[in-house]
Amino acid sequence: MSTIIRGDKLTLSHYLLSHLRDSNIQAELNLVISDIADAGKKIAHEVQRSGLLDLHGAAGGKNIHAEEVQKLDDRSNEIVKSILSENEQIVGLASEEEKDVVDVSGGRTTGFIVAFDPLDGSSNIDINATVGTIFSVLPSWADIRADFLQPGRSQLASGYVLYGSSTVFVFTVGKGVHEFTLDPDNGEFILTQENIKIPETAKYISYNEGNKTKFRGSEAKAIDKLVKNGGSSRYIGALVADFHRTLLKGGIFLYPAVSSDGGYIGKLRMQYEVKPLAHVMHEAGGVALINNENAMEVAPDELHERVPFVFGDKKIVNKYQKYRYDT
Ligand code: P6P
Repeated sequence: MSTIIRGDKLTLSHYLLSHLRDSNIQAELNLVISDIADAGKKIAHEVQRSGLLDLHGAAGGKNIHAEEVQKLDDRSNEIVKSILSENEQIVGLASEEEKDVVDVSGGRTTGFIVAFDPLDGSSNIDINATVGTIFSVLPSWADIRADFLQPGRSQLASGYVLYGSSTVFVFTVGKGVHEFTLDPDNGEFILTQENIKIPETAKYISYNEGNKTKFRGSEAKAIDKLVKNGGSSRYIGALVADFHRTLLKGGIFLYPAVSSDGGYIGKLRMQYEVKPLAHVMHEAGGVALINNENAMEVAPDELHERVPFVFGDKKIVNKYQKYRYDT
């Protein structure tokens, strides 16, 4: 493991060695995080050239959620799988693009399992808007499939890679939230923000306004009250981008359940979108809720479960919750 330091800048590998050294986090987890960052570098390389590499448009299939798979979804999924399956500490993978868990244990019974959304926000790919990769690392002891159903608080590491105007890698191992920016000149992730805490600005309100008439009445009413209290609307349509802005600038993001066939259903995927981002938000001093419960305490019922999701700074989320139940 190279421990390169660029001037006064810390590389990811050096930071992991020093950051994890004085904690009970095994060095093996260090390697898993490094592998995920390496996958992010490879995906960033392809995202930046997607129009040149004929990686725009649909791949021709549908995922488990019956959504059209984009070519870059498939490519990103293969990149993450190929790198992580080479790591002997990893025994199982779960992906938005894989119907079932992928057993990479080679007969080993204990190790790490990693859930990931290889390319979140794919509808943004062809318009050159921000997309990202989201990951969640859990311990596994015996039954890989069952072990993916642990609650958010069981995660050992969570985070994302954001492919935007620059490529950033944000992660937590339960010891704060840290951001690394990819230096295109040398291919290293360099520490750019340490111990990020979400500012309590209550500034941005972020949700798909096209769905508002399908929310429960109390949610629509609470949103109206937040808007009346000021605050700008921002919605990028890629969860990782809306999350990263909320993390750095404050505000609230809402994807409530929407009415469908007589019931209410969530859209965002618990395993590889909601759980990991709730972990990062929790570590940054924010709030993340699934059906009014602390998202860190909720366990998935099944591998590809979809849930309603609200997160943001404490100030505005508490206001939203109060407005929902004001009579
Ligand atoms: P809508 C992208 O497909 C995604 O899963 C998230 O990245 C994003 O937050 C959400 O869906 C956008 O959904 O219904 O507003 O297009």
